[in-house]
Amino acid sequence: MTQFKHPVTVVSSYLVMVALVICSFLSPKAAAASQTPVAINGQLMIKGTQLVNQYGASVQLKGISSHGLQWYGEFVNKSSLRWLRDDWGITVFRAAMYTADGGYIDDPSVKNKVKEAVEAAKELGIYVIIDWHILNDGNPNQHKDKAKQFFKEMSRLYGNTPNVIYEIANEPNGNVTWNRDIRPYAQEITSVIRKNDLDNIIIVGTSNWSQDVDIAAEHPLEDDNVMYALHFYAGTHGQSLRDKANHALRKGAPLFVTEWGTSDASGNGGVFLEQSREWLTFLDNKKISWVNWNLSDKQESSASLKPSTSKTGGWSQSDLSLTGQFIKESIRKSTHLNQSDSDLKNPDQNKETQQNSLSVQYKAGDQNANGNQIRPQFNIINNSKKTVSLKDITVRYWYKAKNKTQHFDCDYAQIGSGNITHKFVKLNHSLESADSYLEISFKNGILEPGTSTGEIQTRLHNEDWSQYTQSDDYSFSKTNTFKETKNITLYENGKLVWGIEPK
Ligand code: IDC
Repeated sequence: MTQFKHPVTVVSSYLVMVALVICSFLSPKAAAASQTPVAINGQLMIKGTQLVNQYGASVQLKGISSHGLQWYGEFVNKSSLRWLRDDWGITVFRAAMYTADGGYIDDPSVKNKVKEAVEAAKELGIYVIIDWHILNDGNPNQHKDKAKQFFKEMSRLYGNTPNVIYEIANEPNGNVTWNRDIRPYAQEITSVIRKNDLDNIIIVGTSNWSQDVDIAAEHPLEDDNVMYALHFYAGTHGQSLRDKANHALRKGAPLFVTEWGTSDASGNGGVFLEQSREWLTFLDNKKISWVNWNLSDKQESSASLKPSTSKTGGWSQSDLSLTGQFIKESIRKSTHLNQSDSDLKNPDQNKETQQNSLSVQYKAGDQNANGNQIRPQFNIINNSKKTVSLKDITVRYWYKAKNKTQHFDCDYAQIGSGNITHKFVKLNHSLESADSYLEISFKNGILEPGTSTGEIQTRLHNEDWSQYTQSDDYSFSKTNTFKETKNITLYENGKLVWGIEPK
């Protein structure tokens, strides 16, 4: 095999390259500018206990909650949410609409803030939780009729909007039990929502201020896309609550931490950063999505902003409280930003000849077989139980280059396009369906068990921009959603581990 001339200028300085790679991992701006969290992940759903995206790959959302909208609604607007997306890297925002304490029951107009938050989230491509924030009114049945009306309206408005997640009872508490009070309430509200919205996620609070997820797990709801709220405050709750969470997960209950604080349960005290780290490690390990309490400038340790800061974003480091700095950092440093991971529990993947190890999903960026560009998109999945180093991996896309000099671009990669390298290789003996292949490799990074690279969008063209005829190219197909294909081959340390080479 002879190698083609390498047409793309390689960034010569190693340092520049390292910087680019790091940037593409860390800079939420870069991610936001290219593709939003919702553009990438689309319709969410549940698989097993895991929240997954439109391709069935697991997602872990991270973000922040408003304070009570009736008090601190001013901090909720498109400009502040844009800042949170681009500077903090949030993928989800929670609009906490208190029902009591001057909230919706007293003043239904606070609903307009919820709508504003949803509209902003739609435009910004982030997920948004509509939170029916019961608290002092600890029995959700107390305002059940109002809740039904409210969620009927919300689901009518947003039933076709993949951004929306419904949280139908923040924290049931007091003399309420799951079986007698909360579960029947949740069944009624869920059936109201499902009349207008077949698939968006519904999150149900659990008894004891959304801590009794283990009890809910014993009698789960029947809806396929329901999750259970787990709330904690780092200064108050620790291992025994994590034990309850583990119990619930073992029982098969999907969990979403729609609220947690760095403070104690009063919203003040601390801050308890060590304990917060312990919790976040736990959540990362389980890929549980989380939302921190709270976005406000209230004089309390759980608030992210110092008093009298801007209400529209643009916050400098010194505008952020200790909590704010910690939360921003925790979200930003997360390599889970917009990242989608393959679901460990997908039983359908490469059962037969190739053992559950690595696989390739493919999508045609352009479904036309004739054109002057080829746009293959890849997603590499690690279904094995071991961590795979991306440096050891290569992927081959087989096609006909007809002796023309080839050019390559990586338009976007969730793991950073600076991390992608390539070469073109011409086959010694042309086949009917391929005379060459594009080989993709990686500079660094790892794929943990059950994770994937996320999308890698590439583009090829002939140096003279002449047309390709791809209809019988070995690796080409017109598929417009990510699907596994054996016509794209994958190698680990040079050994074929996925796919079938053309003959
Ligand atoms: C707290 C606010 C605080 C407010 C209080 C009562 O931080 O400023 O005075 O509510 O409205 C929850 C609740 C959440 C609480 C938070 C901290 O969902 O509304 O916010 N908390 O006490 N559950 C556990 C803790």
